[in-house]
Amino acid sequence: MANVKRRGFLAAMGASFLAGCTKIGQTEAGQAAFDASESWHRIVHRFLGNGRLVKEYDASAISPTFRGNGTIDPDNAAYRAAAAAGFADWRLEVAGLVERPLSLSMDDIRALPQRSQITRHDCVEGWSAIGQWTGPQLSLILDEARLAPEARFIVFRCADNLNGDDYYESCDLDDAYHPQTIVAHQLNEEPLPIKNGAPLRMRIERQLGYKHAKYLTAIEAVASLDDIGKGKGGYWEDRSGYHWYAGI
Ligand SMILES: Nc1nc2c(c(=O)[nH]1)N[C@H]1C(S)=C(S)[C@@H](COP(=O)(O)O)O[C@H]1N2
Ligand SMILES: [Mo]
Repeated sequence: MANVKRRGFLAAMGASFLAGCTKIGQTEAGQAAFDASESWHRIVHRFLGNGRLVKEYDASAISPTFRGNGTIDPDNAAYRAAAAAGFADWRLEVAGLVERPLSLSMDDIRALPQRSQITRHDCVEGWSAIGQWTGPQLSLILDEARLAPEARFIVFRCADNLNGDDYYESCDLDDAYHPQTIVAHQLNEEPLPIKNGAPLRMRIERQLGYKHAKYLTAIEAVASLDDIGKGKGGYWEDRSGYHWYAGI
């Protein structure tokens, strides 16, 4: 199928599927149907486009301002202190089902081979923005930490608490190893602004906006998401029944 057609088909499928879910997600029976249709979306999406790259844009397409959404300034003391110190002592922990747990400094992150990509961010609340993101591919970090064979998901821990719950997200290994999945420390060739997730945020370009965890403190490899948060794989998934697999 031609790329354009395939995207149109996916978008239409996603739209009707999203529209249906807000209604049926209210009941328990609805939730089961919802979970089943989510797996179906994932299978079809993967079947149609496994390993494909999302579109990358020219510099001329970059949005003049990249809006901040959700948490735009974490208000806890530890984050405030880190920000005041210019994030010089920020660490990214790599833990869980890995043979070699890591604690990476900002210099360690910047010393890895870098990827830069100009992509469009789509938020389910109905806005988009195009920005250039730079950082190492997550796959490089996971390879350095050596995933254990039981690892099936990667969990992203964040420094912010939004309305009483710590923000977190997760993805499967297919998205974790996708070439456009990066740990970004720059937006438009500058260190990340606080509103956009300073000093580190995920870019998981095949997924909707809420999957791109900001204020990243740790990456954890796990065999199951059941015991993480409320078990649905992410902050919004736990709270509002957003889909865990938010492929675009
Ligand atoms: N830690 C954290 N990550 C987050 C959020 C958040 O509130 N906290 N919001 C999510 C949502 S819904 C979107 S659309 C994007 C917004 O990224 P931006 O602030 O750079 O626009 O971040 C996502 N990642
Ligand atoms: Mo969003």
